[in-house]
Amino acid sequence: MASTTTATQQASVNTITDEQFYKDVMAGLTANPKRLDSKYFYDAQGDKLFQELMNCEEYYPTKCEMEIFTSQTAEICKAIIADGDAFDLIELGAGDATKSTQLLKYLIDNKADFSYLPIDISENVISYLNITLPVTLPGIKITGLNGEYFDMLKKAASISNKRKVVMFLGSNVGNMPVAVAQGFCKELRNNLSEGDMMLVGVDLKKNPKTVLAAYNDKGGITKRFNLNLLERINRELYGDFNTDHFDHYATYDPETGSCKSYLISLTDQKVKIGDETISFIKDEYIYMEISQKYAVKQINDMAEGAGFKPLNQFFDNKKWFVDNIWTAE
Ligand code: AVI
Repeated sequence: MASTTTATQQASVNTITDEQFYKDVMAGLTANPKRLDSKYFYDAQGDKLFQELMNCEEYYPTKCEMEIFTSQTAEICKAIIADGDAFDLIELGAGDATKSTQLLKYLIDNKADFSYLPIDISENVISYLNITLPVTLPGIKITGLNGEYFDMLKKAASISNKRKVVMFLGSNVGNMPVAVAQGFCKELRNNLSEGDMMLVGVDLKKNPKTVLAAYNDKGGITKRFNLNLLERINRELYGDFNTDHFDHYATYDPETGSCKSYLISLTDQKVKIGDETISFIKDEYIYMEISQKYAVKQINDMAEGAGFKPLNQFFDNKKWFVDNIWTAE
């Protein structure tokens, strides 16, 4: 039976260590070409910048998914509730849970028998949800889990054996290359049982200018969001990056649907991380993030390839974004 997590329990399930962060950063910055893992964008400062980004004019995915969740709440919840048996509603990468709050409120108001288990890599996010949701949604049963998705999914399965409905919203699936996303969906399926469900939000291919503008906003929030990872390395790993010596560059390829972000070194420079020195030559890039956009057929193929049956699709008015319900076969 799920219960509300305490701060001590919370600390014990925090699996992201400084050591792992250091290893990943050093592996990425000594590779050729250089890369950093966008999962590390989300420290407290990164969470704040992502909030800002979601509210900026050009960044449409959050607004589209919010429209789906507010205008089609009943239909989505009906599909999730299915036969009405008790279930665990698990959210991978919960963030501030603004979108899922729509669903949670509807489920509570309609007396659905469920527990909410948000999973997030950010400790900050999980403690925020553990504290605020019971206030904004009285009666909610919540167990926040801070850590990597599959570790925490296994943990969720060990806490309860109820039917699982796993939400993966916001096109987080897009932050993996297509082949990795396919493998990820298969691994999800392996962690679920027949009859369990997925609710997956996916950003669709659209006018390339619309996509590119979302990742190259005029106010420079995406740039600050990327540079924050260098600042995080300075803060946590004793780095001395000068962020004025890096610029942000985003590209979108309409053929493949891949939107990619890079940081470009503006000069020959040496950067210290602890005792190690990393050299950059002028114009060298660090590959920071992929935000993959999909066609509807590609999404259904990905579901079926992983052992899920596509059940419903909910689109926003512009058909820029789709929330998909899949059942595990
Ligand atoms: C969290 N994720 C789905 C966002 C995206 O659109 O890829 C992260 C982001 N990166 C730049 N802007 C937003």
